Amino acid sequence: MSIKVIEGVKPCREGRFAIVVSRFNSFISERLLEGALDTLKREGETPEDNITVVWVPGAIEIPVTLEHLAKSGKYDALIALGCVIRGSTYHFEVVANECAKGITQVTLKYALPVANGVLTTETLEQAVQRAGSKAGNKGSEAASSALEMVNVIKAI
Ligand code: INI
Repeated sequence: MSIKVIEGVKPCREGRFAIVVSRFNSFISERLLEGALDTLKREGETPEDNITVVWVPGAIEIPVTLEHLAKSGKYDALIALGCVIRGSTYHFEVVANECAKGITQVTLKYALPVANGVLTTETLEQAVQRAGSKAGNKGSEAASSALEMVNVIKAI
């Protein structure tokens, strides 16, 4: 008797990925995209031809875009990137919550990994820290999770 352990590895040369990235706070989301692309290519050894990038206006538009990409059946994993920074109004809560809820809905509806790299921060400084400085790059982390999940699901 032995335990069967399934654990994803990172190289994913055959994986097909789509990244949805929102333009709102684009100086942050551009850094997240750089991190994600770098990780897919370096850790995943994924060829550029297997990567599609879709730009959308804001985080609210991310879930519907993910839905269409998932429905197309062309991708093994999706990556959502964006940046929601708390302002002085309730709009922040709506955008952040609806985006996160939509991402989870797509992943469960299609049994497809959707990595959530949408920052929700109190301040611009916190966002900068998570987009390639002190607190790493959340776009890179999302891509890393997508790579691993494609391999885990394949192994299952
Ligand atoms: N979109 C974001 O991606 N980040 C934000 O911080 C943000 N705020 O704060 O308003 C934001 N709003 C726009 C929203 O995502 C939609 O694009 C817009 O409401 C049009 O549907």
